[in-house]
Amino acid sequence: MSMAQPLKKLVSCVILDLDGTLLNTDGIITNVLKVLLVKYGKQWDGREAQKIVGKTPVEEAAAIVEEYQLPCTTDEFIAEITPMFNNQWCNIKALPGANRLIKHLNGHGLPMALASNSPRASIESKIFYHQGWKESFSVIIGGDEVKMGKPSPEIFLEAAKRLNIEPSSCLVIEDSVPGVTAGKAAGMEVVAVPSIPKQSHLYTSADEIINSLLDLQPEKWGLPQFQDWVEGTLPLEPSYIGGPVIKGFGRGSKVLGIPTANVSAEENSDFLSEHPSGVYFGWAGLSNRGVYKMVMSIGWNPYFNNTEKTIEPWLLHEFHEDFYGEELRLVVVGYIRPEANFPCLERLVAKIHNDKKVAERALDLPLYSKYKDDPLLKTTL
Ligand code: ADP
Ligand code: RBF
Ligand code: MG
Repeated sequence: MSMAQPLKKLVSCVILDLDGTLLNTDGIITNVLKVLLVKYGKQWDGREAQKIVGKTPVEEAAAIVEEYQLPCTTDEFIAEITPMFNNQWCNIKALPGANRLIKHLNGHGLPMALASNSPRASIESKIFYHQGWKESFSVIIGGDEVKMGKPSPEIFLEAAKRLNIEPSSCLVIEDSVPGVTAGKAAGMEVVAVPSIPKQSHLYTSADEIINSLLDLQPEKWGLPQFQDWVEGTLPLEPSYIGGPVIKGFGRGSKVLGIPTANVSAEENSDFLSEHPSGVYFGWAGLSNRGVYKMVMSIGWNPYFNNTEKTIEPWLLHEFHEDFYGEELRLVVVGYIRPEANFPCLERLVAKIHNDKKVAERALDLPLYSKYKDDPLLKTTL
């Protein structure tokens, strides 16, 4: 993290979007829609994701009523779905890096605003469950407090005005295309953190596209640098995952010469939705064989252009056989880098071997080694 970074335009405040940027709202929206669509005899198929990201609630509802040809008006749909959402606010998790970013900027006394297309009351309900968030923002604006929501620049211009800072000195962080459009139209610097994968071509107007908040480098805009990276790794709250090892494509072992054990993406969909694609590391407990250092890829493996997000841990130990069907437990304790597309196999292989080195070294630090004895890694057969 000590490499000199190309400096972008200097800013003096940050304006954040809420849904999809700080909060993992997607899973909740999906679950509520699934339940409601079943009631109408329809099946959720994910096609609305593209259509609703960054819209106002009314636009969102209208898009779904139309897309699924529901026998109700947009207003009736809203009346039905609103209480279902209201019951879910407490279940919305912060996206990885959100708490870290808010604490960091607020700790340095940087003026911050929250500007979301959702109504002010919903914003308040959602952030209520996240300690320290409300107090960190000197300005909070909802979509119902301006004439036009994003992609109109109005909400961001109003935020700048209330912060008493020139629009050109504001950095907007946004996950949606309408949000990025709004930020650029407001004359602001914009970092895009797309919440839908493989869509970076739609974000070309952004000043930078990052994979997740974990990859944000505030120093590029003259803001204080994060100080929490340790020997090329970013410590994370530990998260757990497990299941039997399932047979993969064999590409890793055959093409890369690097075996990766696959666990079911379906059965671990919550874990997958909570982790942006990237390279992580931690400890792996395998049946009653033992606990091993582990470096893992989470994502779409752009080199192979997968259509499904996968979880592929490489156990840093020499095994002389496959262990399909055996129970694998993982604790993920840190992050190394975003997933990348490589121009050739050699570069990909070299990078993965470097990830291994970084993980092996880091896992000896007390900060990470303490998780080795976690009882959750040991399976009782
Ligand atoms: P790919 O490497 O493309 O994922 P497979 O999933 O078919 O290919 O093969 C990987 C298999 O190799 C795992 O399922 C596991 O049983 C075995 N294996 C052997 N050594 C290791 C290791 N060090 N880490 C992970 N899996 C390993
Ligand atoms: N594949 C990619 O296309 N991009 C990556 O950045 C990437 N990083 C990886 C990091 C690690 C630690 C491991 C084990 C694999 C990585 N892969 C990556 C390869 C990918 O996960 C998978 O093994 C192959 O696609 C074979 O199925
Ligand atoms: Mg595999």
